[in-house]
Amino acid sequence: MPLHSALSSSALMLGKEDALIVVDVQNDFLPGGALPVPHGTAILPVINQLAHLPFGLIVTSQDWHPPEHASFKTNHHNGLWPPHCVAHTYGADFPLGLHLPDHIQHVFKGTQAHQDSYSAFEARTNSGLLLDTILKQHGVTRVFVCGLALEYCVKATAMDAQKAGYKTVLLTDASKGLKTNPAPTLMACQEKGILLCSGLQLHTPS
Ligand code: VGL
Ligand code: ZN
Repeated sequence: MPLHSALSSSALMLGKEDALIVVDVQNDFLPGGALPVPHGTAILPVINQLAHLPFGLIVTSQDWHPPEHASFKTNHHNGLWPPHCVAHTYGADFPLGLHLPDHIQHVFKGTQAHQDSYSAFEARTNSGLLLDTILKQHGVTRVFVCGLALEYCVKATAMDAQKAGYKTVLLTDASKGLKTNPAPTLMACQEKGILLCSGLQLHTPS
C-alpha cells in the first residue's frame, strides 16, 4: 500500500464519534526548546485548521514531569533525555502559535518521578480520568492523532488507540518527528492497521 493512499478525503465525514488527539505540542518540543523537533512549528497552522473541523471532541496531551523525573539525564544514569516539560513551566506550556477552542479536554502524562509514558493513553485529566475513559464518555469510535514527536509519543498514542479498538488515523502533515525521514514510523503504523491522512487534505475535501 503506498504511503498516503490509505484514506481519501472524500470518504471522510467527520462527526460526533470523531476525536482529534493533539499529542505534546509544547514549547520544549519546538525549536528553541529543551528537546526540539526540527521544523516542529510547521505543524501548528495545520493543527489550527484542523481545530475548526466538526470533531466531536478535541483532546490535548501534555508531557508533564516533576523536576526530579527519572527520564532526565541529569537525574538518572539511565535517563534518555535532557530535562524537558517540567510541570507548570514555560517549556511544558502550549506555544503561542497553537490556537485551539476553549472547550477541549486536557490530559497529562509522566507526572510521577519514576514513571514515563509516551502514549497519551497513559495520560490522565486533572480529575484523574484516563484518555480512554474520556473518549468512551463522549462516544468516540474514531481518533485522529497528530503532534510531536512522531517516533515517540505520536506513534505510541496511535498504536495504543488502534489496540484499544478505535479506528485510528495518523495525520501525517500535522505531526513531526526527530528524524528527517518519517517513512519507517509511518509504515510501522500502517502495518498495525492505522490509516494515514494529510490534515490539510482533511480540511479541503475534493
Ligand atoms: C516525548 C521524549 C520524551 C514526546 C516525551 O512527546 O515525544 N519524547 N518525552
Ligand atoms: Zn518526557
